[in-house]
Amino acid sequence: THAGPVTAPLTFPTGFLWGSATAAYQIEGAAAEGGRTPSIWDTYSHTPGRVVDGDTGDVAVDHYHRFRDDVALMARLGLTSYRFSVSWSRITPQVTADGLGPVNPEGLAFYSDLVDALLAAGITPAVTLYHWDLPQALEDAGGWTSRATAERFAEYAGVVAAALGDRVRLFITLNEPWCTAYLGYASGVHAPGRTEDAAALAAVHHLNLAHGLGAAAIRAAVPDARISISLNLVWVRPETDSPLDADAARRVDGLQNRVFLDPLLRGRYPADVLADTAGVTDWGFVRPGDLQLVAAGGVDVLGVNYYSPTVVRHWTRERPKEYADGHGDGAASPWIACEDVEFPFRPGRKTDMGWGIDPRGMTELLVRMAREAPGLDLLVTENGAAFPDVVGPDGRVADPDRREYLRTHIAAVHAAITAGAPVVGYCVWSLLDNFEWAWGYGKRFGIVHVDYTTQERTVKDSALFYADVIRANAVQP
Ligand code: PNW
Repeated sequence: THAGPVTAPLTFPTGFLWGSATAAYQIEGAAAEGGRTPSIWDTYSHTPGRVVDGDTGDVAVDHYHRFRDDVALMARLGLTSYRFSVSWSRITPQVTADGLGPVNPEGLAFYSDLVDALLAAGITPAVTLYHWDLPQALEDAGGWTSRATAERFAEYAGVVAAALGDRVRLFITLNEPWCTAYLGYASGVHAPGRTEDAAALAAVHHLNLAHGLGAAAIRAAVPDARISISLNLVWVRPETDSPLDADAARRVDGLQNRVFLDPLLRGRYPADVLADTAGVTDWGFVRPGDLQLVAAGGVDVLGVNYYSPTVVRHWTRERPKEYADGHGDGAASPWIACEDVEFPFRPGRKTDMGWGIDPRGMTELLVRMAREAPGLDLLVTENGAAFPDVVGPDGRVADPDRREYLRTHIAAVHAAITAGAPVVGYCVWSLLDNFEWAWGYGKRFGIVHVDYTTQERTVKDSALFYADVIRANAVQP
């Protein structure tokens, strides 16, 4: 028989966190229960034409009622960590731009019970305070274009931290502010669906400010809390070594990476981004002291979400622009001041989202962060892939593509650690198939399959694979 080469498993540091991630609106359902009021995603998903097939998060995967079973499932898989988000409008259902209003004990109780269930199962909770579900009343008063939203966010973050801080150590302020700002306010493919470039840049700043103010509020409530933010950093490369392609890559890096990293790590906005966008806004919403405040809030653990690689080139205007990143082929693009930037179609395998697959981006981004923020702990707060899958007659869900995606990306995390990046954990997106935002339930990211008629959960092969990785604290190269 043929004996393949013997390869040693890639072993992770002791205590490495193995988690999965979810977000409130994508899994909870119970949209009108427990005193919850609407968020921008309720409004958006109930607006005809916004979400594929008119799907909404009204019921989602009913996690609100099934959380104990879902925690039991996590325990079965051996997860040592779980990243979930809190629905702001469950906690302060009457918030307005002027104040939080009363705190809803039923809202806090849900998350408190969830935390207790996790701890009883030996699973370390990581709490995201904002995963895109802004209370609608705040959007009505300007949403993230308004400074008041950042101020109310900080107060809300302080309330949640005070309630859970005796049991939760890690608080992630914001999930992917890039998506909130540009997809929500420039391209409009996410809630609230606005398409104004200047509004998106105001949102960028108020999100950065929200992180800074929120970090201070969390630290005041829970002095030994560890603060994080999850950024969907882009691994962007120019197609050729021409100066014009390099400039395209610089712009995309500025808008997606440095406009969030520089305030956080250096207390300033990148000069090139300010210059590139000068025709859109004068950045007059940045007040003296804001950037110092963001840097002072700082970060103890940087959350990195990585899914796919990005290649750009200068657009020569000879033919219609290509948007292989999926953004901008509709009416509006999230790429502000990027009229000359093209995202060329690339050969190779794609996930069901149409996203390219290249684990090297994971290694490169983690190593870059280790270089630019020496000593800062890194946590992969999301990584995963959508593939269509089928429950076989024997009840098995064979998902070899997702399994291979996870194996190669976990190996890429190991490569980053070997190169010196202080990565403390990895969270697969996602535990369960769920409401994939504008795509609705048609795209499945879960390592656990959900039958949307019966809400039955079925562990996929990728979950069994992940359980093996966790048990061994190692992955096969
Ligand atoms: C992230 N894009 O979203 C989110 O944090 C998750 O809630 C989401 O389900 C997951 O990744 C999969 O999409 C993104 O268009 C959504 O570039 C869209 C983009 C990036 C991330």
